[in-house]
Order: sequence, then structure tokens, then C-alpha cells
Amino acid sequence: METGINVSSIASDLREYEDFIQPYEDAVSIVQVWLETLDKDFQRRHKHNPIHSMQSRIKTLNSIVGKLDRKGIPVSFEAAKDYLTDIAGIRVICFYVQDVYTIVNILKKQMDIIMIKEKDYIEEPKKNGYRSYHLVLGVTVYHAEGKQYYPVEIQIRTLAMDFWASMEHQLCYKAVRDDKTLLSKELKECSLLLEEIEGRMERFYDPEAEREG
Ligand code: 0O2
Repeated sequence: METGINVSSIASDLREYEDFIQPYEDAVSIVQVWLETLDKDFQRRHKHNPIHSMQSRIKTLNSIVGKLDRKGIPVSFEAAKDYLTDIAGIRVICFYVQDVYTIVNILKKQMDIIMIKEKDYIEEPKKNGYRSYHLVLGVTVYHAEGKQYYPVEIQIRTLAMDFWASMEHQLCYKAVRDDKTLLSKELKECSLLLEEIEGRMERFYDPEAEREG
């Protein structure tokens, strides 16, 4: 029966995607182990877990194709490898702003990494109010044939920053609305309020006290 769908071509694309994506999954696993170790070590030394939670994600084939298309780059796995640094991503949610910087500093000291991109949107928030620390690390993945760096985008932010980013994404993503100006103004104000609130709460956090307790 002629379905118009080339099943063997889809199967071969999927196989190619699986081969392509495997080292990115390996790179994410490596960073997750670093972060889990760091969190446990910090708890042992300071009686405090800097990491509240973590999520990782690998871009789907559809999303890779969509992003290359949007950037006007002809779609291929080679192009994805050369131009996309967010195929593998990890989001790390912390309690306090100082935890974010603790994690950033420890990650930067890991062996077998290169720094590809670093943006401190906490020190310098985006115009819309977005706050977060972004790193793209090249993480060494060892294969039978040798080793290679694969980029992992790591977004590190506090609970308050994550709350704002999730709400902003929910309210703005693909939304067609006629109150955009008011919404942007409100979101900016909410970001400043949340920054103030987390600062007030963080003032009560004393790492020395936790160590003694
Ligand atoms: P998704 O679906 O979360 O992956 P890039 O866009 O990656 O080519 P750029 O501009 O250097 O390059 O990226 P940047 O500024 O480091 O931001 C990358 C990611 O941070 C975004 O990925 C979002 O996840 C998050 N982000 C950045 N700005 C905002 C913002 O204003 N609001 C929210 N909610 N999230 C933001 P993607 O690919 O846009 O989306």
C-alpha cells in the first residue's frame, strides 16, 4: 500500500538521531554526577544543600530542526553539532543567591571542561526582568575512538528566579494578546519585588550557624 511515508528513511533518521544524541546524554550524566557530588559534599561540610532540585533535558529531533530553521541554517546533524550549544541542558534550582555562585565556582574548577559561554543575568538582569546564571560548558566525553567536548547548557537560578521565569514563560510564550505593554511592566515589577523578597529572606540564612548546628 502506498502511504506516501518512507518508513525506512524515518527509521534511518531515527537511528542517526540516536547515534548523534548519545554523547550529549553522556555529557549531561557527567554534569549531573558532579552536581550531586557537590551537593552531598556541601551538606556534609556545611549542613546545607545548595541544590533544591535539578532538571535535565535533551532537545528532540523536531526541536533541533526548528531551531536550525529559525536561525536560517540548512538542517543537518553536522550543522546542529557546529551551531547549537543547547542540545543538552540542565537547570539547577537553588535556595539562595550565594548557592548559585558556589555552584558556578565549583563547576568552573572541574577538570576536562572548556568554557564556551557564560552569562550572569543575576548581576545584569535582562530588560524584561529575567534573572539566572547561564553557563555553556564543553564537557569531555570519552569514546572508543578518543575524546571530544560536547556542550551542556547549565541554567542556575534560585527558587524565586525560577518562579518568575516559569510564570513569564507561561504568560508570554506564543501568546497573542493586546495587553503586552501592561504585562511587560508588571513582569518587570514582579521581578524586582521577588529580588527584594529573596534578599530579605536570605538575610536570615547564616551558613556559619548551619555548620555549628
Ligand atoms: P528553551 O525552550 O527553554 O530552550 P540561544 O537563544 O540559546 O540561541 P542566547 O540568546 O545566548 O542563545 O540564549 P540565552 O540568553 O543564554 O538564553 C537561553 C535560554 O535561557 C532560553 O532558551 C530560555 O530557556 C532561558 N531564557 C532566556 N531568556 C529568558 C526569558 O526572558 N524568559 C524565560 N522564561 N527564559 C529565558 P530558549 O532556547 O529560548 O528556550
